[in-house]
Amino acid sequence: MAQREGAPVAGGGTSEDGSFSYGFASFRGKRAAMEDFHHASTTQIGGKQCGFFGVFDGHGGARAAEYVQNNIFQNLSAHPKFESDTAVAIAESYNQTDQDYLKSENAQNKDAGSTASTAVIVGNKLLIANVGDSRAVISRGGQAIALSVDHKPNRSDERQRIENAGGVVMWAGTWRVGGVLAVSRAFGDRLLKRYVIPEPEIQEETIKTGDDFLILASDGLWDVISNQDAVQLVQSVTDAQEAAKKLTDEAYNRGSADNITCVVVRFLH
Ligand SMILES: *[C@@H]1O[C@H](CO)[C@@H](O)[C@H](O)[C@H]1NC(C)=O
Ligand SMILES: *[C@@H]1O[C@H](CO)[C@@H](O)[C@H](O)[C@H]1NC(C)=O
Ligand SMILES: *[C@@H]1O[C@H](CO)[C@@H](O)[C@H](O)[C@H]1NC(C)=O
Ligand SMILES: CC(=O)N[C@H]1CO[C@H](CO)[C@@H](O)[C@@H]1O
Repeated sequence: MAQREGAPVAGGGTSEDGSFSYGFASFRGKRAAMEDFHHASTTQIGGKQCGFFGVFDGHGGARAAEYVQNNIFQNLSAHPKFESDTAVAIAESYNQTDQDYLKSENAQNKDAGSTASTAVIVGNKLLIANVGDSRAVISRGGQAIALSVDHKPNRSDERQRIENAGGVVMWAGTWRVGGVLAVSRAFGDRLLKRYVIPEPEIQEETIKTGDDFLILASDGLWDVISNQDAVQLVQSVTDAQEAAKKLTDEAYNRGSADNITCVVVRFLH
C-alpha cells in the first residue's frame, strides 16, 4: 500500500518476561524516497530474555539498508557464539552481513550503503554496536549518555585509519571520504570499501536500576534534537511507542528534511 507523504509508521510491544517494552516510529520526511529502516523484536534464547533493535539509514538508494535490516539479526541469533561471547558474535555478524550484501548485489547498486545502530539485550546485558552516524543514547536518572560515537570522516582516529589505508578525507559541503561519503564506516559502498568498513564499535553495559530508557535514531533526528533534549522530551512518556512517535514528530516540526526513524526501549525493572 502506498503511503501518503508525511504519514508516520509506528508500533511496539513488550518482552515476554516483562523486563522491557519498546516502540518505534518512522517519518517519511519532506523528500520522496524512504531510506531509513528499523527492526524491533524479542525472543528467548537459552532461557534468557533477548531483544534485537536497530536503525539502518541508507544512502545511494534503499537496497543496503533494507538488506541489513532483513539479515543481520537472523545471522546474529544463529551465531554459534551468540550466548558465550555476544560481542564477538555481533562483530562477525556485521562483517558477514556486509560480505553477503556485496555478494548479492554483485555489480549493481555500487553507491548504496547503510549505517547500523543496534542494541542487543541478553538477560541483563545490553550491547550497543554502531557503524556510521545513527546514534544510541541512554537515559540514566534523566541524564543523557551517548553509547556510540558517530563515525564521521573528520573524527581524528577515523581520518587516520582512512589515510593509513590510502584514502583521503575531503571537504565537499561537509567532510567526506574521497570527497563523496559523509560517514567513515558503512555497510555496502563497494567503491569505497577499503576505507569504509563495516566493523562496529561495541559498548557492553549491565542494565541497572536507574537506567530509564534507550533511544536509537537516525541523523534525521540527531541533527535537530540534542541527546539531552531527546531524553527530556520523553522522560515522562511511559508508553515506548508514544515516546518514539513524539521524538520523530518533534524532529519533523523542528524542520528536519531527512529521513527520521527512532526506536525507544524502556527498562521496566
Ligand atoms: C549467516 O551468514 C552465513 C554466511 O553467509 C550463512 O552461511 C549463514 O547461513 C547465515 N546465518 C543466518 C541465520 O542467516
Ligand atoms: C570478515 O569476514 C571475512 C570472510 O568471512 C574474513 O576474511 C575477514 O577477516 C573478516 N574481517 C573481520 C574484520 O573480521
Ligand atoms: C567534523 O566536521 C564538522 C563540520 O562538518 C564539525 O561540526 C565537527 O565538529 C567536526 N568533528 C571533529 C571531530 O573534528
Ligand atoms: C524522505 C527522505 O527524507 N528521503 C531521504 C532519506 O535519506 C536519503 C539519504 O540521506 C535521501 O537521499 C532521501 O531523499
